Amino acid sequence: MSTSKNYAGIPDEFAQLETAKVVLIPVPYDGTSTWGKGADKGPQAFLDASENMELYDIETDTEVYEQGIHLADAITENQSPEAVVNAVHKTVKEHIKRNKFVTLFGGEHSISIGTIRAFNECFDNLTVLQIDAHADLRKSYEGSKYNHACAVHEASQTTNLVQVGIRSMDIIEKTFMDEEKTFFAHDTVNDEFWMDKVIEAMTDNVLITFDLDALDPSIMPSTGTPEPGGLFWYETLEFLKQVFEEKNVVGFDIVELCPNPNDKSSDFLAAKLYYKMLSYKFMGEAADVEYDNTYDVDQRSGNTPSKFDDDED
Ligand SMILES: [Mn+2]
Repeated sequence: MSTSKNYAGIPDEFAQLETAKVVLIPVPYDGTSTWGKGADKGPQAFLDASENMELYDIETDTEVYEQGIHLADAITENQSPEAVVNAVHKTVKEHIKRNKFVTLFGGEHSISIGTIRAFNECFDNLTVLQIDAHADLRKSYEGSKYNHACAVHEASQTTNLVQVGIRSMDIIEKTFMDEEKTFFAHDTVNDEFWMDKVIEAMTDNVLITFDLDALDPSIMPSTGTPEPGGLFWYETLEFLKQVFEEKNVVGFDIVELCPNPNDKSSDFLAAKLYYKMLSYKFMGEAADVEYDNTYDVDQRSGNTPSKFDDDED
């Protein structure tokens, strides 16, 4: 993966680590997945699709890239799953301490163990909002507690874990499941108030871990373990927008894109989903003045930028 390339082909002035509000960390890792392989190809497919996406978001009437999005070096640690989790933990924490809004694109879901650990060490009373088809609560799987089937076991012990979209699990996982904070797909499909109920189960600081297999396979076929009965596009966006509006979302990761060269629609969905989440995060904030070249020109000429004036004559 090239390190000189900017996210979505945005201009250099919006891609610098120093000034960008957002950091994007690719984690092309697929060491423990059990069925469909290829999540290590996810970040590149996501980045390729992002370059072909419009950067104006109609719904929020914003161009969120102007907040600055820095594409960090990919975490390419390819040793044990534990080493990958440790590398993710260390890198995420460094960027949180720089006051960045930290986002990651996987890779398989085990990387989120590192993401969650870093955020939990930096934010009080953290809620982990897991959007996923699978409970991922096993304490260990195939001899490792860093398997993707164990992605939120640690979170279940150390954070306020809220699970949405769940429709596949082993009976043993019930041991670690808080059913008050688990929103099964077969229940939410018939409950018009499910979004409000999920919001009520959360504390103020929220980290979102979004496993793309939460989405219905008809709109997201390119994932390692597709499950029928998932979320659709507009209900997902409506829910996410509500979370970003009502809670302090401190960061997020998106995982388990397993690209299929013959079907780019999933890659494109992932690209749009990432950009939508950023658009919701920053919809109330204007971009920094220093990014706006037209502003400097107008300052130099002594004129108030007329394009921002209401016509009061
Ligand atoms: Mn999953």
